[in-house]
Parts: sequence; structure tokens; C-alpha cells
Amino acid sequence: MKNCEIRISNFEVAGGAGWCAPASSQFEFRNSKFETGRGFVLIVVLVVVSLLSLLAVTQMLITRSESAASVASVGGQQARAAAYSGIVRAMALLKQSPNDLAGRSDNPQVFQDQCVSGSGADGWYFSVYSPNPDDSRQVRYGVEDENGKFNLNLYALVPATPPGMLTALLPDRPDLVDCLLDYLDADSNARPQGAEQEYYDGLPQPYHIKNGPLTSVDELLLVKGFTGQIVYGEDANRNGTLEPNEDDGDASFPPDNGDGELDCGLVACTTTLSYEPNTDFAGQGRININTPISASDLQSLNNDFPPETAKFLAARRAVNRPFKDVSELLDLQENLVDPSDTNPQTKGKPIPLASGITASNLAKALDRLTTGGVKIAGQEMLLGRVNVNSAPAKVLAAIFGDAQAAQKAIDERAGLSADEAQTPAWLLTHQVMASSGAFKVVGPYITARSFQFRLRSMGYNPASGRYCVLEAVIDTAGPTARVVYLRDLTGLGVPLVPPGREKS
Ligand SMILES: [Ca+2]
Ligand SMILES: [Ca+2]
Ligand SMILES: [Ca+2]
Ligand SMILES: [Ca+2]
Repeated sequence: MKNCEIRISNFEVAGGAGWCAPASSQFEFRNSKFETGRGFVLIVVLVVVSLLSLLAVTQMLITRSESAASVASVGGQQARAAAYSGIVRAMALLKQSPNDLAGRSDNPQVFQDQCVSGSGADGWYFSVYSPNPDDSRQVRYGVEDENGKFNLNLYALVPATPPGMLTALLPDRPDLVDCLLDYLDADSNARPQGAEQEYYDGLPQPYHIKNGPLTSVDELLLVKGFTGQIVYGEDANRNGTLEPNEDDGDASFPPDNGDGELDCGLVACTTTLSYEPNTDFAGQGRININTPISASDLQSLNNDFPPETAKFLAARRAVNRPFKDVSELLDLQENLVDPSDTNPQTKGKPIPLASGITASNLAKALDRLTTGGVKIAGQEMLLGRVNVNSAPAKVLAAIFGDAQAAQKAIDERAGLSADEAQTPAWLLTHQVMASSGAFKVVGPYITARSFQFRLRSMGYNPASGRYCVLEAVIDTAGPTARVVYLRDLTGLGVPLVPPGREKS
């Protein structure tokens, strides 16, 4: 613009050096008729100073929030590390004392408020806990036996598994039973109330169904009809204890039946992670009764069992009718050709042969013999058997098909000797199973050992209130214990009241 002049003269700023011009600086903008004086300069300086102040304050706030985030992050990581310490403690204990049921399931001395660093309110601690089946109001400090639960993957891996076991765990919900069986089985033929891929293709967000084993029980939420209430029950915050909102009916979330007891849903009685090495109690390989027996195994067989057992097994192998489970040998007698028979009167003819396995040596048979397993990581394993020494009544009732027998089992197992507890044979010798026939029905689905354990571990610091909750499943079947499931439950709130703090 012509004839326009702006003249700024005698521009002075105290201190002069640095970001501003020196005191003697003179700026001249010519070609303008507009001329400003000292007032305008002051406004400009104030604006600049204000802007710079704002920048400084913003920078300070950013620095402070970064500092706070850093402290929070460090605290969060420390809480997580403390929670991990609980998992590692459990792994060590489970490997050291694999048969110490009381020591692993209810052991506050090892699992409650254990200090991992520091001391007093400033220290970092962990508590390892599980739902208490005898008291909904408080947890127990220890791990939960995953082998005491019913393995849903049996329906994917052993299609002959009776659906009645699942029906017992989902009473009055044949729709859920059908949908889950369809989700697990390999075929695409929908059951009457079930759903195969076609249904899931029609969802707003379609997804592929497994048609095979589930990775975790949480995956049930992907199956048609299954809700959080069915999978996790009334325990909305997953802490294993009953909160007021979990016992007030529909007054507040979650919906519950207000009966003063905590229903923990299917996660309390089902699993996808249970298996065991196919070895005897001493860790030795078992004798497979369906395959030819080596000379050393034959000697071992004859040491442990009467002579007719080896003869019976050889005769049975000759007719090529493999056993599905060792329990089939119990009180078994069949007309078979004895291949070792040299009597001209009977040679080559079927004669009554007995297995030699009775209630008195059933425990030995269950421990030493096998019908084979599946290979996992190079080791032969048995899948999904329920540990009758630790299973809750609901699971035993589903397996036995008999709630009274389940309760009798729970009453009897409290008084078992260590030797009796090594195999499920006590179900017969303690008359939980009324007959050999009844024992044989459940035989393929039971065990007396556990190798996978679920736990929740809370790492915390009383002074800051910072905490972290991890849920894990530990697998001890291999040479070293390992974590096969890990989930962060911190977002569900404080599960336990740490010493000196109120639960929020
Ligand atoms: Ca299917
Ligand atoms: Ca709860
Ligand atoms: Ca409620
Ligand atoms: Ca309830």
C-alpha cells in the first residue's frame, strides 16, 4: 500500500538481551500514514508476554502430567510384578508338592498378604486366592483345581462323550446344550435347538465358529445363547465372593437370585485346559492293555497281577476288540481262546477266562495299566478326566448322573488315606458306586490327580492403594510349570480388602 507509514521508534525492553531486540533497536516501517506510539508497543509486548506465559504454563502442566503418568505407570508395573510374584510362588509350590491338596488350596501362610519388597504400608504384597466353595462371603488363599472341573472339549475330541453330563450342568436349557455341542462338533449339521456356521454368518458381525475344541471357557460367550450371567454367574466382579449388588436380585447389576449364595456360573465347574501325563503314580510309563506286551512289561504285569490277567489280555488282543478304558477289566469274564492253551481238549476253543481284576486290585490296575492316550508335546497324555478327590458336588453329580452318589463321594473322600487317594478306586471300595457296572460307566471320565490349577493373584501397595489383579492357569504336567492362561482383572475393581484399607 502506497503512502502508508508505521513508525515505531525508541523501542526499549528491560533486559534487552535474549529473545527480544536490544534496547537501542529502532524499527521503521515506512510508506504508511498510520503511526503508533508507546501505548501500542505496550499492548504488543503484553500480548507476547501473555502468550509466552501461557506456553510456559502449558509446558509445566505437560511436564507435571507426564511425571504423574510416569509415577502411575511405575506403580502399576510394580503392582503387576507383585501379582506375578504370586503366580510364580504358586508355580513353585505346585511343582514341589504336587499331591499336597490342603497346602495348595487353603494355605494363608504361603498365599495371603505376602511381602515381595519393602515393608509396612510402603511395601508391595501379593495375595493368591480362589472362590471358597464352603463360604460365599470370603475367599480361600490358594489355587483352584482345574482338573476338578468338567472339560467341555471332550465333546470336540471324544464325540462319544454322553451329552447328559453337559445337560446336568445346564439344567432346563436344552437350547444351550445343542448350541454348544454344535459349536464344538466337527460337522455342520445343526441340532434341533442348536446353531451351526449358518447362524453366525447372519449376525451383524459374522465370525467363524470353532467346530473343534475351545481355547478357554471365556470363549463360551461366542456361542449362541451364552451370556455373561451363564458363564460367570452372579460374580460380576469375578472376585469369588458375594457383594451386596450380587445378592439383591434385579435391584442392581448383575441380576441374581438373592439367595445369599454366590453362583459362579460355568467357569466354576467347567474347563478346557485339563489333561494329565499317562504315567502311574510314581511317574513310570503304564502298560497298554491294547497292544502286544513286551517281555519286561509282562514280568511287571505278572508281579502286580494274578497270572490269569496276562492270559486274559493275550486272548482278548487275539479277537481284536480293544478296550476303551482300564475300568472295563473290573470283574470281567469272557469266553475267549487262550493262545497259550496246550490242552488237546480245549486248545483253539473259547473257554471262560477272567481278567483277574477285582475291587481288591482295582487301584493297582488303574495306576499301572492304560488303553493309551494322545500325544501332546511329545508326551502321552489323558485328556479331560475329572479328579474325584477335588471336584465340586455339581461336577460329580454331572459325571455320576446321581446327586446322592456325588454327596456320598464328598463325605467319603474327607477320610481317605494317602494311598487310597492315589486312584479313583475308592469310589468302589467305599461304596460310592454301588456296583462294578456303575464304576465302569464313569471310569473313562475320572482320575485322582491334578496338573492344572487356576488362581487369582492381587499385587498391591497399601500406602498408594495401587493394585493389579491377574487370573492365571498354571500347567504342571510338563517338566516345568508354565502359565497357559493369563487375564488381567484389574479393571473389575479391588477384589480383596488389603490390610489397613477400605474396599472401594
Ligand atoms: Ca459343528
Ligand atoms: Ca463378587
Ligand atoms: Ca443384583
Ligand atoms: Ca445367588
